[in-house]
Amino acid sequence: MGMSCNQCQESVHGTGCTVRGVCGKDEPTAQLQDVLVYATEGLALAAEKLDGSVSVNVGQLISESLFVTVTNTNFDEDAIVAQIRKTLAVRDELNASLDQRSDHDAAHWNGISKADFLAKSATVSIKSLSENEDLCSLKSLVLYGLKGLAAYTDHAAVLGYHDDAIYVFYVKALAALTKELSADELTGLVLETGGVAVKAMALLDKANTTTYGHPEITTVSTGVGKNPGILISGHDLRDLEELLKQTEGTGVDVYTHCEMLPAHYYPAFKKYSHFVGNYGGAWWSQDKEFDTFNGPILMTTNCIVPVREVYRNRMFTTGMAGYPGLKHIAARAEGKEKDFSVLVELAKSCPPPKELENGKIVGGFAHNQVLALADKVVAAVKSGAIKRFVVMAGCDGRHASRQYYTNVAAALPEGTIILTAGCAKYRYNKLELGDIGGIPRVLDAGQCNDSYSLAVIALKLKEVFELDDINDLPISFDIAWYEQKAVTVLLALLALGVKGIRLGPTLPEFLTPNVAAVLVEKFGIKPIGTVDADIEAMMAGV
Ligand code: SF4
Ligand code: SF3
Repeated sequence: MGMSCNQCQESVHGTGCTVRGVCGKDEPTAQLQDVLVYATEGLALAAEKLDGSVSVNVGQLISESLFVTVTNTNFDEDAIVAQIRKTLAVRDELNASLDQRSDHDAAHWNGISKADFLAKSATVSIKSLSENEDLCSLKSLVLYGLKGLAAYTDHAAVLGYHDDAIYVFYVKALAALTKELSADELTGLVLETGGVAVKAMALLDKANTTTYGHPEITTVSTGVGKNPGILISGHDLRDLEELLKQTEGTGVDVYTHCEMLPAHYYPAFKKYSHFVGNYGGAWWSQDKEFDTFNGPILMTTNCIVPVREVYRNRMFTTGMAGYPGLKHIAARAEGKEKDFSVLVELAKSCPPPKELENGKIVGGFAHNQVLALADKVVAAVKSGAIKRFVVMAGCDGRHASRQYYTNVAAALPEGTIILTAGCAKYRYNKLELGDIGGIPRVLDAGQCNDSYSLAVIALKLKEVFELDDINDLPISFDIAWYEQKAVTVLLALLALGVKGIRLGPTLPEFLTPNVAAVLVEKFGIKPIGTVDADIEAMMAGV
């Protein structure tokens, strides 16, 4: 049967991962994820027959099921099987209320075993979306965009924020993946996915800033203290909030890892004196950093890398994250917090973290903070002190080719400001790049979840400079991608009319030459080149 996955940047080039994922995903896990996507399409087909509305329950279930299949989120076969069964059950409830049965293949999957699900996977893998490779490529682009969209929407839902229009779009788009559509229809769906992605990111921005306040300029320590600590990684701010409350006064400190770093920028978390700093770098170096951290680690979302024995007993997952053999902190009971006491008790018996570095990172430049500095920024642009903004947001990854981003950041001329969000920043956020009249040359807006901030900043600058077209701003986009949330951000930028984006370190493998050609022709997307040539071109506005 084999596996077939090509959804991330580290996919084995030319074929996708067919034996075992570079991410560590094995064949059965990949197959069950395909089955979960297929079952979710079946749920969408049932929901499509309703009166055009989609309940919050169905919308949230779709968010969760797609989020489970995002790269590096969930490797736990049993958890994926449970999610498939839950999806089939809700689909059946919908079909029962309509008094009709879907003719989707998954209609007959009730009560079947895990082995049977695995057997079904051969007919439902991504390659089965269409026999025509260009149509399959376009459907893949929609599906991967939906996966990232689902992650953002789920984060908003965790804070109580929903948008019916997103849920209605899930149903339309997932149902469309099961149908024969033309290239034009699918291209339209790709663009619509980008438009809905903008909505989802705006919703998440509202959820985060309403709940935790607007991020502010903040200096975060990268050193360690003398207390034992808990390390929290992933992107879920509510998990962090509850962990901070439950560790207060216990003598256990809390540290962020990777994409949780921007949590330090929120006013709501600054009041906790035991929220002491950030430990380590981007997700892919966790197998070393989790070892030296010495204390419990909580993984709230992606990105998990294969877990080493040396820290297996002190690593936990929660939410949509999962890994076989790790303890999973259960979802919130109605009106209650998650219970992190097992981590707190374990931490008390652990030595403090081993120091890896002892510096600082400055961040907190989300849209509200940057707009508060707007006068200063605009004056610097008008005086010529700031010549160009370069958006270098997105993901980091393992490959040595990503050194390109460090080299670009280091070599950009002094009059440039780097706008960033996502874990891509770890390629350059510890470099000493100085400031321009007090404005740091790297402005970190936050997580990949906060990429919306960069769009708000660009749109505000367009308004201030009275331009008709966002592409007339002195901004270049040099984006790094790895997983499907970055696909979603890319589609959102296209929906906002941004042209000429550089994308690297390689273009997505799931784009066929014909589909890539459409993106090049319509939007001027281009692969990264050499550091010097790209900087020269970007400074010339190309
Ligand atoms: Fe390969 Fe990426 Fe799929 Fe993992 S998520 S199996 S690395 S393509
Ligand atoms: Fe990073 Fe996984 Fe994409 Fe959130 S943590 S940006 S890769």
